[in-house]
Amino acid sequence: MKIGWALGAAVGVFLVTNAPMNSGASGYQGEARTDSGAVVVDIGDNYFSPKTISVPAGVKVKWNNVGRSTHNVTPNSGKSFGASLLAGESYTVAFSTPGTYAYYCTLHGAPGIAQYGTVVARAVSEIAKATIKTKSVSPNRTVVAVGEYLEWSNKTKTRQRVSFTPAAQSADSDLAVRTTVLAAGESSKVRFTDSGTYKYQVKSVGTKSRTNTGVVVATAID
Ligand SMILES: [Cu+2]
Repeated sequence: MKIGWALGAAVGVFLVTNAPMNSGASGYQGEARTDSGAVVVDIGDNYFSPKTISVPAGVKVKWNNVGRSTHNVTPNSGKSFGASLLAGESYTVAFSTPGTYAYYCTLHGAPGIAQYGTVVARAVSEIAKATIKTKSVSPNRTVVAVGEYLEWSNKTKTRQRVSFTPAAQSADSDLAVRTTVLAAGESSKVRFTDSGTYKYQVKSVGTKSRTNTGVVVATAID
């Protein structure tokens, strides 16, 4: 497959080709999707994981309560979605209208506090975006249609290295090491031309800061 970095400042474009991933028809490695084609968010005691996800509008999101406690998915505002889930239960909903859907568990959180999460549903033509912060990359899970871009913006005060590494890929991938460095304030985007699960790391250059991680799932979407 090919991954090409397209730097906002036109610094350069890098291309790499690797052997096809043996990802099968679903191509999700069981990680970001279920067999039924929904993006999965785990509900634990007491958190949502991933905390932030970005999906093309219309893609289903499925919450699985993998914890021992009862939890709920409650919108910060309105009642367009939501459910209360016993341990082992799940809840699926499609966000067909583009927007940012913030939610929380009323038992263990509040809007933006403790057990909370966000679903970003993008219009189909919109470039998926992720923000690099000192302590996170957000959203840390992004689903793109094959052929779409994900654009990272470096909102920190230091240079940040974004790397796709073979070790971070699924076991059957031999994707070559892919790296780009973003200056403070710079943006860069990558186009995903093949379906697959792409894990990446973001690390500040030259400092002992933490390593943040993210995942991109590229999938054929009708
Ligand atoms: Cu809860």
